[in-house]
Amino acid sequence: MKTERLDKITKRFLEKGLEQMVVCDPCSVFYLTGKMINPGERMLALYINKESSKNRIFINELFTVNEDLGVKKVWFDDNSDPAMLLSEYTDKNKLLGIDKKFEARFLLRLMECGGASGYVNASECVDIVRQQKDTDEIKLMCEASRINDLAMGEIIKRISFGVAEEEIASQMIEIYKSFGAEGYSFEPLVGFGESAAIGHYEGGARTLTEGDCVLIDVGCVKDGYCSDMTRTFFFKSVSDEHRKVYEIVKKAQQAAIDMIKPGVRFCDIDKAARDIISQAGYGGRFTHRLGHFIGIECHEFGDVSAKNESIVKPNMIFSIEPGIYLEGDVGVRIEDLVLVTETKAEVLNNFTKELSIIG
Ligand SMILES: [Mn+2]
Repeated sequence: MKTERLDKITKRFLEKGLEQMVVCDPCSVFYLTGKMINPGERMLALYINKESSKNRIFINELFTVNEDLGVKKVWFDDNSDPAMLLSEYTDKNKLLGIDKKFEARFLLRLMECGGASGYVNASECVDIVRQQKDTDEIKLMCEASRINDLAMGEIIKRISFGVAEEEIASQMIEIYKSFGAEGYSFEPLVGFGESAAIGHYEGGARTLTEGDCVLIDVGCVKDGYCSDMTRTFFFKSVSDEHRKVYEIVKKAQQAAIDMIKPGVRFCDIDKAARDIISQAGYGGRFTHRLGHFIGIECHEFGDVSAKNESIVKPNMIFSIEPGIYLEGDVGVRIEDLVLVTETKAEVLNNFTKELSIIG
């Protein structure tokens, strides 16, 4: 077990009036044990008690986990009743914190078995701790972003007349693997021209004409940690209006990055970028939140949006990704990951944001 991480989580649930909780999100189990177990439909549960000698991890025998995870393993098979088994280890007369990813069928069964005196959603005890990365995680996040920079440089060499969006998207995996990454952190988003104005467009058969924008939003996973970056290029030439839109998005992104430091509210960072886009007359065309947290998962708990009034803390890593989308015409988004230091935001991506004509 990663004891420093475990201690922070235990402190959080104690503050909530809890003495025990069940963690079952495989990413949170990985965060705490260093072992990624994808249980599919089987139950995976890491039971944590304030008395650490009571901690247990419940794993189906189908999964090979030979290593010592620093917590006692309780094995079960497909003929057993894993939630009932779990109820034999919980403190029945006390509240039990529950991970939001614990499947209802297991939780309901645990309740039938009288596993606790009450059940509380305690996911935030883990999710909030995961927002602030430790030294090991920061190193891994920097490396994933370094690979993403290299991959972006490689993919744009392949943009030319006749190449379809989906061909570009499908080449990302091989590029990432050539740089030592395990795979995608999400399906690559590649949009040319008006396709780029469609939210979460994954690429189709469209090919390029001169003057099209080329939006590439991609990320990889390296040693369990994610990267995520977007760049928007122009093919062969750029119109004056598209150049103007690009420069507004770039300015909005920089304004947001410049104000990041511990103590600033996320909603104010979102507003800084949004105000610049609105004042330029494109307010209604920036249709999503400014950013999201990232780490073991590409989208983790917490975001940079008008509704998040919480404050920035050191060692948080999140994306800053404003965009302007003009339906039937163009989409521009510029996205970087930032690491919060004691005084400012350090940008993890080094790929240029100067307007670039490619092809
Ligand atoms: Mn993103």
